[in-house]
Amino acid sequence: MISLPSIILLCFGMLARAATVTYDFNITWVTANPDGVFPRPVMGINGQWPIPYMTATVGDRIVVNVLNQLGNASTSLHFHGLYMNGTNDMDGPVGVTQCAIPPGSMFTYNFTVYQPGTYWYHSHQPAQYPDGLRGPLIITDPDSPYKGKYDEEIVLTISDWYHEQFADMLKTFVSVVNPTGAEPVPEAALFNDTQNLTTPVEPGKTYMFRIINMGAFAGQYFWIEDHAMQIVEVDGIYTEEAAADMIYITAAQRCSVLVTTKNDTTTNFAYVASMDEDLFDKVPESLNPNVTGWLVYDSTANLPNPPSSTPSTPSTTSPSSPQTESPSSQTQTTPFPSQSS
Ligand SMILES: [Cu+2]
Repeated sequence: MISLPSIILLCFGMLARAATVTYDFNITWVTANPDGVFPRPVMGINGQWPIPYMTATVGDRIVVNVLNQLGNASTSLHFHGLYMNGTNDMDGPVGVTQCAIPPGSMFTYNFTVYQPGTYWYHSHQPAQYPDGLRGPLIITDPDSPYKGKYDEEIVLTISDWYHEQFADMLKTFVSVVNPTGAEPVPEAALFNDTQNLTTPVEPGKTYMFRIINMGAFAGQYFWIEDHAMQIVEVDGIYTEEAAADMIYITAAQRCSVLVTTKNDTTTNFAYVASMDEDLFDKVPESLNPNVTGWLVYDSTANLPNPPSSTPSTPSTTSPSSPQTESPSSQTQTTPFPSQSS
């Protein structure tokens, strides 16, 4: 039985390490070209896109001072996956728990995080986050059951990407000309809001990939060529270790996996996300459903294209194996600066 003094000590320990993490976010339009096809307006923060990662430790208070300088759109922020017990008014859905933040106005979010794990934050003004106002929110845990079982963390976002702005797409999506409600089909897939991402790794180390699907619509198959994954967290909940060669991650889901690198550093390995085309009413012939990145063991070695077939072992988390028998092996030909994660 836990004695009262030890409960008080425990609480004091939590308080002692709790901090206040403050973010000042000035939301404006910026221009970006994540798939290398053409630049378009995206919603950035403090003049930047992709928008910043938010991080805090369990027990911390998060304060986000939002200034909406979009000029032509109201907005809000939602912190996806947090229960917001007792701070419902900080949850973000416009018209549900708060009024929209009109252009030129400020709003302060202020809440304490009690849940460790992988989350994300995004606009909760209708149909707005696919225009770019979406990013990782990582709550670290000094008492993680997987503490000591990995050397480094890597945050990897996966998303679909649209060339048209969502406010414009909404006019046909929700209208009489679309009686079946067919969702707009994305034009591309992205890793960390770019393509051809390179992730430097060292041999013989274990990395925890915090994978977030922050896309609008597309579920994604994800795998790393010739590397096994051990699932340890799903949607902010620790799991028992579960082996997977591939995972299926739907829009808004998160999954953390441990990956141990090889001891041999001569070859680099592709990792791939492949959009689930079964969700699309029409699959345009020009669509490349895949986005490729690389575990880079040797920055002077080449970046091999993934083979033209998916791994034969289906996901442990997917109810079905992918219908896409042959993800295209074509890579992005438009030059695009690669970015390390
Ligand atoms: Cu959400």
